[in-house]
Amino acid sequence: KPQFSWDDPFHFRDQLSEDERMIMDAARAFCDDRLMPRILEANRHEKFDREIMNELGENGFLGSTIPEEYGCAGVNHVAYGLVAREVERVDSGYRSAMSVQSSLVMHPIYSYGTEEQRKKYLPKLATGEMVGCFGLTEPDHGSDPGSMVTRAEKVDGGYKLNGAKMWITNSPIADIAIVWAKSDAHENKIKGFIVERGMEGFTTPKIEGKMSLRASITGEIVLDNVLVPEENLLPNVSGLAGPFGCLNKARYGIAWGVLGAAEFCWHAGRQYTLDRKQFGRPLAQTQLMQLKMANMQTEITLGLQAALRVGRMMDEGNCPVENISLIKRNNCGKSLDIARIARDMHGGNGISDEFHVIRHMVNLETVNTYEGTHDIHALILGRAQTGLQAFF
Ligand code: TGC
Ligand code: FAD
Repeated sequence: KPQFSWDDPFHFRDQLSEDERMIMDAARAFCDDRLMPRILEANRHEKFDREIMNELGENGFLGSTIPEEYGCAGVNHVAYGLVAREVERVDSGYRSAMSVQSSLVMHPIYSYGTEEQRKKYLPKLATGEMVGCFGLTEPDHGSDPGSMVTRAEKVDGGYKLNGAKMWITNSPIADIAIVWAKSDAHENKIKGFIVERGMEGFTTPKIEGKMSLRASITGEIVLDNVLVPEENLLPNVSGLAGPFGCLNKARYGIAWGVLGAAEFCWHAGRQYTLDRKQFGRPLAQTQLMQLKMANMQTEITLGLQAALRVGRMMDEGNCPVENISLIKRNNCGKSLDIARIARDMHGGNGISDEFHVIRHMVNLETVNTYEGTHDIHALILGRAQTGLQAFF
């Protein structure tokens, strides 16, 4: 008789190649050994340990889908997703640091940059010697980045950048920033610029007091007449397709990552209710708890299959971007619900950071918001099936 695996009903592991399984197991071991022991203090004191970037680099987790000639691992999109899932099982903030570096900084340099730019930046970003950030969102333009007001004015030898970016992961510790601005020399189209730390007029104040993603460092980018040389323009893309091309990769990784956080919460809720007795029996022996666990198991199992399918389509070079919106939206929303319910299953202990579920819960509020909110992805999917634009 076929055996049911409660924690892997569809034998997810068997659907992976040997290489993918090896990468997943190595990532799990790294996260257990190196990340999990740090997270409680990091989250309590809102601190991001810069060395984590070097450690992610040593393990080949930065820009991992980029070819080896640039110092990267050259693995497929499924492997990238598997690593995101393991890192976010510990904390969404650590996955954020990895995603930004990989998908939002290294990917645009690789895809839209010159060969000189690739050679100059990618190997150092791959080891974590350099940290990058990605500036798209502005104080007054979040879901609608096409209305950005940051400008690049053509001057002798380069461009003068003016404007401000808000909510930028890693900006306070970044050595370089990929900044998106409307360029007067390119018919006012959006262009990407590599802004380097030390360029006059470039500052990155930290945003304090976040109640979510506290182990990730977030800041602003202020551009006050920053002179960026011509060779720091990303020449091979124009318009919103530039930043969105990066977001496709990052949103895909998020769709995997959140399932790691959700799995942590599911397993924690299950174990807690098996161990804790009320009314003379384990809480897990009540119908209400079993319903909650069955829902978690179902959503995570289905979400993993969806992420794997989309990953395979990306690896075949045949993935419509709407598929990424579908899994980013659904996996984030479902993971957030799972974390909220796991928090409830822990009763009073659920609000203590020692049990970790409330940290995942508040983190997932951010993940459900950034890279396109839950509702923005609904509008993307609504437009794709009706042909009608409902954003404005
Ligand atoms: P729209 O008319 O839809 O498109 C404008 C141009 O962009 C192209 N395009 C895409 N290209 C590639 N991939 C995609 N997914 C694309 N989506 C659109 C499109 O073909 C068009 O090209 P062209 O050449 O014809 O001009 O633009 P819109 O202004 O109507 O956009 C609406 C909307 C809602 C889809 C879009 O603005 C959106 O997705 N908003 C959400 C904003 C967002 O996701 N921001 C993320 C900021 S970065 C971040 O959060 C990082 S957190 C990282 C971390 O810590 O992990
Ligand atoms: P708004 O766009 O003002 O949205 C507010 C609400 O209105 C939402 O519920 C939204 O769904 C809804 N809404 C918006 N438009 C519509 C509409 N047409 N119809 C119906 N409802 C609508 N950005 C970067 O560029 N780089 C980063 O590294 C980065 N990191 C981040 C890290 C953190 C911790 C956070 C919180 C954010 C980060 N972001 C980053 C910004 C993030 O992408 C934006 O917060 C997100 O895109 C939403 O924009 P907003 O905050 O301006 O909200």
